[in-house]
Amino acid sequence: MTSLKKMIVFVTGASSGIGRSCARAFAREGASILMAARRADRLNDLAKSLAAEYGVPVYFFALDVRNQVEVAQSLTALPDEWKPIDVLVNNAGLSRGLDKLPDGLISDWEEMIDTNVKGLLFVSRAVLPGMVARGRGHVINIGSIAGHELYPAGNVYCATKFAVKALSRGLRLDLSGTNIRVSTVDPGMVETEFSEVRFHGDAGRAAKVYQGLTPLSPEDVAEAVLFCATRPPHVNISEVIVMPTDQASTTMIHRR
Ligand code: NDP
Ligand code: 8X3
Repeated sequence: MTSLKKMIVFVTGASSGIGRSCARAFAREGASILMAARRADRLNDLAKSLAAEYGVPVYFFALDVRNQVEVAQSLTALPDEWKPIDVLVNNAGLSRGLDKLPDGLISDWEEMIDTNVKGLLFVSRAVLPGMVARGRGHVINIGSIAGHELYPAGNVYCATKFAVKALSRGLRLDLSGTNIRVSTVDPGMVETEFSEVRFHGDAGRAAKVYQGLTPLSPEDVAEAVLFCATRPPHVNISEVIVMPTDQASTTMIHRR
């Protein structure tokens, strides 16, 4: 097993949902938690709670992963003790809209591509050279079942998650021989703020997504991420698909 004690784990999108649960799960295992998201007030609250509950070092900063200059500068400006990142959890991401492609909003497409694909690339590009130089590290991307299967009106969101799968596989090829591991954890339906964000704040429509079934919790996904990170150094968990028992595919969902 790989111990996470004193390892530096960087979680993007830690202000909510899966990212927040990952930060908590890694803190529980004794890791030092580095976190980023746009809502710094939430990160501040989480940082206090993690430090109090688990007694681990925590450092956070406000970041919009879509802004390449901001990403590069924030990581360069980290205090020296936070620079040697051991585990990067590329979690920041979102869906916007659920429209058939001919009706799609261009601004929704741009936000998804800029966050889920370009944001993940910008953060990885800033963190990876240090991992390569140190000869150790682990990148864990949060993909989705939407990167394996299409569903009607999923078009651009699914395309971004297919891209995450391609980038995870490509990165494994490019890092061969460096000792750095690359995993992707690809969940089905998880009850977070995801659907509310997708439906531009329509909480009623978002709640209906999870009606009548037992979705995954963000903690369920964090446990899968933790599993990847705690394997012995010679074991690379490449891809994990984790689904609610009530969800057989993106379109086949058992509702009671
Ligand atoms: P949430 O909406 O609860 O959390 C999304 C997180 O991403 C927030 O912390 C948000 O922080 C952050 N984020 C979004 N845009 C940016 C940005 N531009 N810069 C920095 N941070 C950003 O959703 P989930 O926890 O469900 O989503 C997390 C990941 O899991 C996403 O990649 C999503 O695609 C994936 N996923 C979700 C599933 C689900 O059913 N919920 C299933 C499969 C995958 P802030 O707004 O403060 O910036
Ligand atoms: C989120 C899961 O099926 O809503 O990635 O696209 S799904």
